[in-house]
Amino acid sequence: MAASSSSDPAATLYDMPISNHGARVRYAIYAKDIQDVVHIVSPNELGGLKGEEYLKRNPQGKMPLLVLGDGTALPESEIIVQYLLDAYADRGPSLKPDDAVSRAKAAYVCRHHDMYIASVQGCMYRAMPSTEARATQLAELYKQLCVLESLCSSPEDGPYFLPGTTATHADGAIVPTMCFCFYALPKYFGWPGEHKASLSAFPKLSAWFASCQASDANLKKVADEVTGALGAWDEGGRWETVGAIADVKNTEYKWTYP
Ligand SMILES: N[C@@H](CCC(=O)N[C@@H](CS)C(=O)NCC(=O)O)C(=O)O
Repeated sequence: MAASSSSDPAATLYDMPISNHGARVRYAIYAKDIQDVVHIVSPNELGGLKGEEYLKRNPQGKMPLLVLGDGTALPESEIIVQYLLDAYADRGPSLKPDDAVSRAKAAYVCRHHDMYIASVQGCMYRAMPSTEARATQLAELYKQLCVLESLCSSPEDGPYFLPGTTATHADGAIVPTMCFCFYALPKYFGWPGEHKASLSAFPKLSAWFASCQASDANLKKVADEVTGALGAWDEGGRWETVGAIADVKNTEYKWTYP
């Protein structure tokens, strides 16, 4: 193995702009201004997500993946974020709430996202085994977004997800996923709202999404990266190719919520 030099990054993040999970890590990197020590490169640099070299480091073949300078591989976005917040505690904002209860609430928001929303988000933009599977997951997505709405602070409580905080890693986790929801659900599934900006069923999330981006340039930066990549997918006919447009024409199923 080559000896490391002072110009080697301390770590490399394998990720791409479309990845909402990766975007929560990119947010932490931008907010803490640590791009000098954590370099962001495409998974193609390791032969792609399903290549041998990548799978050796992340057997799930998913992005993001952080590889430290000594070769230690850290998969899973929330694990990577928490590592960066610890390892670079002396750089930039902590991105953690100050008190124990608020820290637990931020962790709960992230857990809710990872377990109940990320598991069904693909129904918005992936090929599905059947029309019924897409419709079932879309109903579940609506239910879980209702829970997320109930966890979100009201606009009068401040711009961020938890009342009275500055931006936290919870905002960094949720903004990128809401980019997918606000992009695809009004345009392709007919949910009332403004394409790329809001959904009428979720007034708190919609107001929070706008105020996060108005208050925090780095949240805006990751939102622009994700929404820009979704636009490129759209121009390439993604929703046609994955069968979503055909599925939604099937009136046996419910597509529009509430
Ligand atoms: N639980 C994982 C989820 C990662 C994930 O699903 N990544 C997506 C992009 S957002 C991916 O790599 N998709 C490509 C694939 O599954 O082939 C995390 O939090 O990092």
